[in-house]
Amino acid sequence: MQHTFQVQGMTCGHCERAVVHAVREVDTDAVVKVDLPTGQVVVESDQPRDAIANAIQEEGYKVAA
Ligand SMILES: [Cu+2]
Repeated sequence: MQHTFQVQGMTCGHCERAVVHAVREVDTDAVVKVDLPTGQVVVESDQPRDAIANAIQEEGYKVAA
């Protein structure tokens, strides 16, 4: 299943890696694509959307509803 998130607060490669890492803690096999300029994060995962969004938010980045 593909989930698309609008994530606020990512500014650099470190942020990108932090978000990818957070998603992989929910699903080690997740395919994560981050577009820094737009804040769009596309996740290919069978885990529920809310679990992935929560993991990103716990890392300190806001996920738009
Ligand atoms: Cu950063």
